[in-house]
Amino acid sequence: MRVDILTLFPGAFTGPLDVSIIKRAREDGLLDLHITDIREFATDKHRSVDDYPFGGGQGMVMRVDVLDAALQHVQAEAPEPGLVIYMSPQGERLTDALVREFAANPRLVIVCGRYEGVDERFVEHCVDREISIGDYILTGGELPAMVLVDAVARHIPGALGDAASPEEESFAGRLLEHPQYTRPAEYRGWEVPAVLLSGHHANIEKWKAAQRLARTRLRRPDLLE
Ligand code: 4GX
Repeated sequence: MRVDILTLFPGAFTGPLDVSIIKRAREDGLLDLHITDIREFATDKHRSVDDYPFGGGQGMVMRVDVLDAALQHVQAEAPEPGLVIYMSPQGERLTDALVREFAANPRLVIVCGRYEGVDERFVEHCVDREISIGDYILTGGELPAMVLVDAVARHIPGALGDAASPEEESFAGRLLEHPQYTRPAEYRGWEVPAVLLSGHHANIEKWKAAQRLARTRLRRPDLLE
């Protein structure tokens, strides 16, 4: 899967996507990530990417011409155009179902806005999906884009290695997970639930299922609807 990111801060993407599972997926050629600096597509002598909003108001708005030039450039870099996603608090809320839908795409282009957002004509004419990672305001779309890439990359076949499958985890089965423990069996008097040490597999599975249900009822009753 190819993922293009359009951003004014390409440096933000070194770090989180260079470790662990995402690092290995990139090394294995499962995730082909391309970061593009939007400012390279500015045309005036000051290389400006934003301007004052028509009709007044606070802050600056990213220019439609610069964004469109950057988008057209990256779309032409691969045989098929990618699905264009704009990260924004105005968007549809990101869910497990949406992550799986995006993961089924051969190519994504994620646009990161800064300032007060982008000229609405860019959203209207160039963006396929406007997506929010939650009801809070960040300083830019870079962290949301990384959240989306991380969540999507887990669903690329082979990305989690042979053993693990994203199908088995929370939200796919629509229940929260049971608590987990490892050695030592006792630490500062804090004990592991005895059933897990019993070796009685049927009882252990029954306990895990009961924990999943009780936890979901208590913490996320909305998931049981
Ligand atoms: N989930 N941000 C977008 C710029 C902006 C401002 C106003 C449109 C309108 C966010 C989120 C998020 C910060 C990304 C503001 N765009 N993105 N940016 N929550 O907070 O996705």
